[in-house]
Amino acid sequence: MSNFVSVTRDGGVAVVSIDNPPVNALSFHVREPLMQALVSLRDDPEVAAIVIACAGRTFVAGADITEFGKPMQQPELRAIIAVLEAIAKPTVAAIHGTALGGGLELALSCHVRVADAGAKLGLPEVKLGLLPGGGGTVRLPRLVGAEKALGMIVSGTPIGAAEALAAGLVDAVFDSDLTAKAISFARDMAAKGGRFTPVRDRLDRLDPAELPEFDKQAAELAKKARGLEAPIACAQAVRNAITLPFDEALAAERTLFLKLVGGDQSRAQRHLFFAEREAAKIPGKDLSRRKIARIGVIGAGTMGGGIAMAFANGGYPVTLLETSGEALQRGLATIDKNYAVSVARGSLSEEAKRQRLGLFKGTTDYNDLADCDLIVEAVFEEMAVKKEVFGRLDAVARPGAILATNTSYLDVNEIAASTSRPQDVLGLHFFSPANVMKLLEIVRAEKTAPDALATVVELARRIGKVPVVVGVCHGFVGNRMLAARGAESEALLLEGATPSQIDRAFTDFGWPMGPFQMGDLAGLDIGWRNRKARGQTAAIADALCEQGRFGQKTGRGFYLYENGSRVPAPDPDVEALIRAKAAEKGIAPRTISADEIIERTLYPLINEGAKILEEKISARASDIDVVWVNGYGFPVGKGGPMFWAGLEGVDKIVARLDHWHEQTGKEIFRVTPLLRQMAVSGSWEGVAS
Ligand code: T1G
Repeated sequence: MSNFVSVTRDGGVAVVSIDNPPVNALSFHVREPLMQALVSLRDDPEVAAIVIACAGRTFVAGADITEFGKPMQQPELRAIIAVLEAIAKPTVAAIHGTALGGGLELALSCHVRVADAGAKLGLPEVKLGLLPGGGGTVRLPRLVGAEKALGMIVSGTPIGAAEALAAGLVDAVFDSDLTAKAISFARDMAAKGGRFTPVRDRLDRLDPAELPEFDKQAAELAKKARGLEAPIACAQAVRNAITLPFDEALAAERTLFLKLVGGDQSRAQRHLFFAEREAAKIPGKDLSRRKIARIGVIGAGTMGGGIAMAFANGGYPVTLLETSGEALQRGLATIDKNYAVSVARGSLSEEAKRQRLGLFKGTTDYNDLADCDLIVEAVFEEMAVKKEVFGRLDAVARPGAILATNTSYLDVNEIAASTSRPQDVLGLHFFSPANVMKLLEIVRAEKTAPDALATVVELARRIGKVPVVVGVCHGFVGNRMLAARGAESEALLLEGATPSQIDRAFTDFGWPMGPFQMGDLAGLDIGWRNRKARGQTAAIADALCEQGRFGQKTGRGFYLYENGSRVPAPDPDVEALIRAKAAEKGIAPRTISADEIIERTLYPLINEGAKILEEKISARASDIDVVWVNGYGFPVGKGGPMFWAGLEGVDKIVARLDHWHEQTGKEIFRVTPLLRQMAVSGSWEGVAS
């Protein structure tokens, strides 16, 4: 045998154990010995039954994603599955941890699946721009029915062991001694004898009469695909399981898989899978982690309350401080209401709501923060206010406590310098709503200690956030690049584009919404206040705000929102205002193409990203992609701005930026040296340190 696959015997039952840390991915060095073991046990007359189990923390969590895009070494997973499924002896998969993708498909080729009570089972390939390519789209419907299989495969969301048992995906769930019980299960099956029906021959859960309902569900899911090919292909493959004989459906699955795996969208989504994990890696050998048991949050407003919920949702007790009892009660009431909404929606149980609320302790006394290990302030975005808060924290926080600011823009070095412990100070830039949005920009100040940074990165992942370490500059990575993306918005309006046209160019690109719809949603008054604070103006947005048109919250912004509707309707008054402002500036309207809109918004976005890499505000181009996909809705099928630049062609981007720079003389179009260098080298890799 090999180090990765071993076989033990328990009487007539052979146990094949896979051991390929950290997640038992079905890499080539696992597949080869696994195939050998299965063929040998199949032909061994001493073997009455076979159990497939895994060492370590999980059953096989999938094919080895790093192998995609390269020639697949034999034996492929599909060949192993075919051999395993054809074995007449009872075969049992013993599932613990997360049986995902090719791992679950391996288990589906056994006669029986038994699971640990804490196990999760799923086919998440759609999140990689793929579909289950090991027969999952044809076998899963045979066990759980086509509609349940459709929901699981198109969402990619795993289900727990209890749900899997109820659905027919597993045959037994055990609280302990999984492998021993799997062996007994296999032994009993062998003793009983008879024919064991492979999943491929199970037809009792497939019902063509389900097709109309299935097609309705599939059509609903297709609406949410937003240009992604994989969800559509997943639905087609599952539909084939109902309408085609097994082998034809399997062949059709293979055809669909090959089309997806070679496409840009899957390359983009596989890039993001690894980019998210790379972003969480802090340079520095064996950094220690500080103990984090209790969290302090200062400010119970929208951001503070959301941040407090984010930690409570991750199981951490939270001390929430406000300046007055009344403000504190208001904040706690909002938190309670938010949880009540989740319970009403069915996404949270009453018990879980009670448990989470039990984690909160409110106070107006800074001394109550003395036992907190991490304290996050979410007070008014004003340097003087932040410094006052950090001064008080410096006085009460225990030695070694991490002091974090939630500032979106302010200089974290300056805040750190206002304390006696700059090594413990960093930024935790949450995105609103903080209990929902995945992205967490972790701002590394000049003096932030590496162990403090490593501690909060690990903590962020533990509470379900996607952490990205960024350096100190105005707006860090996301908001700084957002400013570059929006710099030409007004110019485009004044030159003849309408808000709808610009927003449509964005949604056609794959953004969830365009900049004007987004502004109306967030509230135009926020940008107005920021511009006034910085002595800046925006002719059209300022004029709208002066008329009290703040967006959805006032029923009017760039668009009209009649009778409280959230659907934006173009407003002739706004278009007249734009034309009047343009006329004042002597700008004659012209037709502006969608391409021009993309060039004057997304190309400056990429140029700013290149500047951020030059300044080492981001360590990797892929970190910038992680920020934009998880914080701003950049379409996952395009992999983030820096990955997409490669798809678009950096040379083309440079040429068009040069063109607009010559046309307008504007600084945002001046190509930064790194971007020009990329146009030659063609890759971002290995550029930043
Ligand atoms: N292939 C290669 N590496 C993987 C991997 C995989 N499938 N899954 C995880 N890793 C690496 C990961 O990059 C990281 O590496 C380390 O393992 C720990 O991962 C034919 C085509 C299982 C829930 O999509 O969801 O099967 O950073 O940090 O938070 O139909 O990993 O340490 O160097 O995520 O505890 C389908 C992907 C594949 C599951 C564990 N399977 N993995 O989460 O650890 S396609 C998936 C996960 C497929 C078949 C199709 C998670 C996890 P490093 P981690 P975690």
